[in-house]
Amino acid sequence: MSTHFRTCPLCEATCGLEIEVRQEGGIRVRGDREDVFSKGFLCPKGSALGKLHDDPDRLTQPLVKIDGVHTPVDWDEAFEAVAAKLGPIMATDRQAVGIYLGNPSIHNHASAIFARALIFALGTKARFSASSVDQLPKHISAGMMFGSPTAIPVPDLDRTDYLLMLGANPVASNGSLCTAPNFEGRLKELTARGGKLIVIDPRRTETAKLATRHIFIRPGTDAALLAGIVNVIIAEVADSRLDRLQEYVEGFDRLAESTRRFTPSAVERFCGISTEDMTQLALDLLEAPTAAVYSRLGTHTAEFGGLCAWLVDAINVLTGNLDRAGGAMFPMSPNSSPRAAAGGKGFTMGRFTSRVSNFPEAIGEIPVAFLAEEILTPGKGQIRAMITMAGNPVRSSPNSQSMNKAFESLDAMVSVDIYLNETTRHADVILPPPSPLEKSHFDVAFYGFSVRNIANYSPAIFDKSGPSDEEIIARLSLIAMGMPANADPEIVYDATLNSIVQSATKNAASPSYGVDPENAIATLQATSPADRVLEAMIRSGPYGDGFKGGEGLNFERLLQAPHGIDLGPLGSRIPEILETPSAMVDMAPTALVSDLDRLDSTIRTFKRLEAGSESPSGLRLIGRRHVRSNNSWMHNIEVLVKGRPRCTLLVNPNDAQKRGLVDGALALISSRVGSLEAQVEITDDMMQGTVSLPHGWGHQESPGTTVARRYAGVASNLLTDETAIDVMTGNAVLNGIPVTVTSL
Ligand SMILES: Nc1nc2c(c(=O)[nH]1)N[C@H]1C(S)=C(S)[C@@H](COP(=O)(O)OP(=O)(O)OC[C@H]3O[C@@H](n4cnc5c(=O)[nH]c(N)nc54)[C@H](O)[C@@H]3O)O[C@H]1N2
Ligand SMILES: Nc1nc2c(c(=O)[nH]1)N[C@H]1C(S)=C(S)[C@@H](COP(=O)(O)OP(=O)(O)OC[C@H]3O[C@@H](n4cnc5c(=O)[nH]c(N)nc54)[C@H](O)[C@@H]3O)O[C@H]1N2
Ligand code: SF4
Ligand SMILES: [Mo]
Repeated sequence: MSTHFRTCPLCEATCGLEIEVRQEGGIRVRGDREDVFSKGFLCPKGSALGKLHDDPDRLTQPLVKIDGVHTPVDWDEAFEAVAAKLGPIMATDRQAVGIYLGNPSIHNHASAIFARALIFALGTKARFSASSVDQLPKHISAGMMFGSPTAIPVPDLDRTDYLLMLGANPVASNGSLCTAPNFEGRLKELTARGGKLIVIDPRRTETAKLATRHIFIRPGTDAALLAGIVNVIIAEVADSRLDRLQEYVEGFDRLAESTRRFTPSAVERFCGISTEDMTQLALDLLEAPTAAVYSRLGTHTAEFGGLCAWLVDAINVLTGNLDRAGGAMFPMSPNSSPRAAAGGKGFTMGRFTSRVSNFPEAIGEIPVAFLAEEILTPGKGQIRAMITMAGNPVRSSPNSQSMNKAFESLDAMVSVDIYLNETTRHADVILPPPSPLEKSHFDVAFYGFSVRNIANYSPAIFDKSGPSDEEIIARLSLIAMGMPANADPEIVYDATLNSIVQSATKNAASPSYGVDPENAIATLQATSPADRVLEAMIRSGPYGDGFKGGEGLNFERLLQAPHGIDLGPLGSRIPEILETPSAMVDMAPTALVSDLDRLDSTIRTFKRLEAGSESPSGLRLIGRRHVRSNNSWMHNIEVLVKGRPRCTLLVNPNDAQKRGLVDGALALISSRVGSLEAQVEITDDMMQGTVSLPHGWGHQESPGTTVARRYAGVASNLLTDETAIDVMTGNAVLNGIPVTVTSL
């Protein structure tokens, strides 16, 4: 038997795992009690990591579709097939090849680092990712306020006295844009030390049940609530609470002016939250010694996601809580580029637009809600081929049916994925990367959103049988550059490593400043291409040894710390973190301020409908997560899916009674774009007028996942509408979908 310690790659929480590999076979996973960050915590998904590794349905050999049948082939043959399929299309029009990056691609440093090379090699504007069914509004508001789309403050969970949480359920999700293993335990500690947790959610969630107070909200209306809170705070204290931030912020007057119309009494009916409650929330935020506002998925995948993302941080600024202990703070991850001084180029959107709807790009991508039309609408630049990497857009994007039709119509498709599922079944070639236990791990993305600064590297446990993630991506990149299918991937590795080291040694704030790039590369200890780039990033990062030896972080120190290295609590980062041209925090970015008119007009429409005979309060559909499920893809692991069916429609008793719905019986749910049948579960945890169905299910058409097909469930994205987007950001509206529900 051997014991290994590693970071779980499955969600953003980065828990430390203790993995026992038995000689006779079998893998046992427990929480690593010595992990500096998670201290033994793990969830059911993490403990099923061995089952994922051993899943007989997990692909270990590439598949090529021959006469409509996915057939195992060897790797060279698979890359030949990729070149044969993509080559002719790329030769005619590079814009005709699109790429979609899914969620797990960012949970692995090899794919996170090398995906950029592939995108560059493809030279296409048809770039999509799961960001636009998720956190895109936060990138945009961070870009506009702080100058960088990744400068996202996180609540200082372990030190705050007051946490106002909207649209997040970390007891199920373990947190997002807030990396905090054992989030639940940290919330319990918050209330145990006399702090307060207030949860705003249309469902009394597992997190709401831990809270000091839970307040229901009508789905999609958080922006109005937040504007109401801003309004009260400014009326109470104007800008007197900015304290040390005073000299680093601009736009206070515009913020005050533009939110003046959103008084609590003007928005209370719209939000379903009383003026008294709204006012009290604002006063409590001001009164608490330290406080943080944190909002996540339920507020971002909404009609006013951009406004929510902005106003949350505007409140953190106004209450003087941005960038101070106990407030909302900027992490400093070990693989980030150190910054010497404030100021930069700032953030721009719309550097190009989508072909069909002319929708502006953000963070280099077109929102995925536009993907189906880009594939289905004829004309120059029509997408005829797709590469999907670690994504299941046929289940995760709005209007699954049209997305499925779009993928079905492609001339060529290549998927980098570990399962043959609803999306990859359309692929001509499927290239499976190694299992999580066959590769090293370092969370290059999530230490950037972490409530403590952490570095934790895990070596691979098992040897891999096929190529690494970076080899698959490098070989695809070479094919995209028009090279032969057997071209040497070293070209891509070298280019990536060189560019990282070149810029790091030119960065005056980096400990590696002035080192000769070649000498720097000569000191690298890591062996795999992805690890070498990672090592270079860390050694030139804020805690690095700068390739000079000495005290700082290097690869050896990471290897010597199997339980991770705690780099301490979050520190203050303003002004250095600010990349706006003015080197200030913009409290009132023009585009977001203008978007308040759209909110205002929606509130007016609501009031008009409410005053008239037409009821504005039909049923609204929201989603939910469960601790045993992971978006659309961990449903093939029996221990996680067995038991009581979880893909049920939660309905409030009053709504059920009005429609004659019976607990346990089927109901028909219909929206503008589709309808499906789901089992009803009656519960007063749901706000009246709101029903909830989890996403990611509906595996009837997933050919390669035997277990998931048995626990198929229904695909909630058959109901979500691709035309419903937050027009400010392009993010899909996945919550608050108007539906009708009838008993069957
Ligand atoms: N209605 C509704 N829809 C939603 C959401 C919602 O709340 N409600 N949530 C949205 C959110 S937040 C997200 S992030 C998206 C996620 O949407 P996607 O990123 O499109 O898809 P996932 O469901 O995460 O599926 C991951 C895919 O990666 C594959 N995979 C798993 N591990 C690996 C690996 O190590 N390497 C590779 N190459 N592939 C792997 C799986 O087989 C699967 O095909 O869904 C969104 N969709
Ligand atoms: N177990 C598990 N963990 C996961 C995932 C998973 O699928 N399963 N997915 C991972 C991913 S990719 C992500 S992005 C994160 C997401 O993590 P979270 O941001 O915590 O997302 P959810 O758990 O979906 O919680 C969203 C909450 O928003 C509420 N909500 C819906 N509409 C509204 C609204 O209009 N206003 C308000 N205030 N609330 C609303 C819902 O009721 C729900 O409780 O979770 C990650 N972790
Ligand atoms: S909470 Fe997330 S990181 Fe921790 S064990 Fe579960 S899936 Fe893995
Ligand atoms: Mo997500």
